[in-house]
Amino acid sequence: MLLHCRHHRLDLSTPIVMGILNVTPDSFSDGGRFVDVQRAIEHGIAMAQAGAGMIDVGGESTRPGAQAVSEQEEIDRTAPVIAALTRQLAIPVSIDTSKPGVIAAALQAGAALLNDVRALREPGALAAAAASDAAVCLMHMQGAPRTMQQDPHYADVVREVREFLDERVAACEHAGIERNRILLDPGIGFGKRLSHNLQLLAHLPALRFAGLPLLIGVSRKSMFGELLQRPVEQRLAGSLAVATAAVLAGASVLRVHDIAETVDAVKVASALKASGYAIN
Ligand code: 7PM
Repeated sequence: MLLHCRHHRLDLSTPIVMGILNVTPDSFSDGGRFVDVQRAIEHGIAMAQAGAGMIDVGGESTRPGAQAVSEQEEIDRTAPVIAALTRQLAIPVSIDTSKPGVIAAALQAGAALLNDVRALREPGALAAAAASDAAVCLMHMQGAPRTMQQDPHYADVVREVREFLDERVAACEHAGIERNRILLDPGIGFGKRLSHNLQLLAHLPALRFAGLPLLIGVSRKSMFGELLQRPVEQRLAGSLAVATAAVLAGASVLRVHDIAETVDAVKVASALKASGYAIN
């Protein structure tokens, strides 16, 4: 399985770790984003050295609880980081955004993957992706970030996520995005209760239709707060348990904060899988 991300051919026959890089304003610095940008670049380089196979750069505008950020602010935060990492690293750099203007600026800066929690449904986003040769990650979300956790409801969460992703793959193919450029993501925590997240993680093989690779993002998420009663800084062990299970179930990309630890877990899980790991 080779994912085409511009000039990169990403071998996903063994799973890779995607490092989360949030470019957020430093609450201690008094204006000017130079410090935030420099710090983000250093963190991206450190994650690559720790074994990340991809870096996902986000300007934090679409996250639940995050303050709204203008498109220009999102570009000003993320584009210099994408440009610096693309120049300095051999691995693909991705942009976490839904906005076509940010997509265009990120592509200009060298982004090789477009990671969109709205699965390219914003007006202009699908066209911007199709006009590039970047890969795309299509994620399922029920509702919108600010309200999605208020009362998530599904008759059959696995079937509904599969049907949504199937429709978005069809839309991408219709727009000219080849299947070898597409990653799929069930969107853990995006309009889902703990039971929905567990159902999806327990049925990942059902989401691997047509051989498209799966990306899973669970790192430090609130499902561990609920399962373990632990604050965000104590969720590494829970996150590694799910990373291991996801690899055994066939996931190809793990989107995480803790690179070195997840790389080790993925290596062990991949070795077990390659040795014929089976339930029973
Ligand atoms: C607040 C709430 C802050 C949620 C950050 C988040 C995913 C993603 C995010 C994911 C893909 C986080 C999330 N999660 N992109 N972006 N898949 N493809 O925990 O699961 O990082 S933001």
